[in-house]
Amino acid sequence: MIRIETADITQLKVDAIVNAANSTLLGGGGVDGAIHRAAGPQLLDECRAIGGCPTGEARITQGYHLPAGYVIHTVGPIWQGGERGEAQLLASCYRECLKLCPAKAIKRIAFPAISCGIYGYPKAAAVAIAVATVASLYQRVGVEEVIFCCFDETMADLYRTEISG
Ligand code: AR6
Repeated sequence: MIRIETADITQLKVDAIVNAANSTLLGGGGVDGAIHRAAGPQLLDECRAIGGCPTGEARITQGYHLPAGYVIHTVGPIWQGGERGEAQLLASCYRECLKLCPAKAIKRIAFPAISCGIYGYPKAAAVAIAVATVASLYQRVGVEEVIFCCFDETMADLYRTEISG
């Protein structure tokens, strides 16, 4: 099942939440900052030991003080006009996150709108990629429920339009 929720992703009690990180994995603003604040300093320690993550890939850590058991950190593309492989990289983020799920028996996962904030990806285009990539893969990796977690109703409406259309 795919669901759309308007919520603070740090509050969700799911098996894993996804972090829209940067390639250092050392924290930042937006959802990344919120996740690190809510998880506590042990998250930064584990991220530091990982040593970074290239754009389009994903790394998994524990959730520490979060209600979610795990955090899957992925690095979305910075929008540079659309001809620098941004769409392929964004699809790769969703795929690589889902591919980490079977090893940890993750059945419920929540994604933020990767690259749609500070990284400037056009929102409707990003939502189309998110929905198509997730819908084609999640059941094959044993995931039962995917939540697209939106910070505001405008973003949630984009997902609703994409899924119903
Ligand atoms: N819960 C759910 N969604 C949120 C939350 C939250 N607590 N906070 C923000 N959003 P962004 P990016 C939404 O900028 O574009 C960081 O500095 C937000 O409204 O967090 O991938 C990293 O370290 C937007 O729709 O991520 C990187 O440097 C979406 O989450 C850079 O930002 C993503 O916005 C990554 O930029």
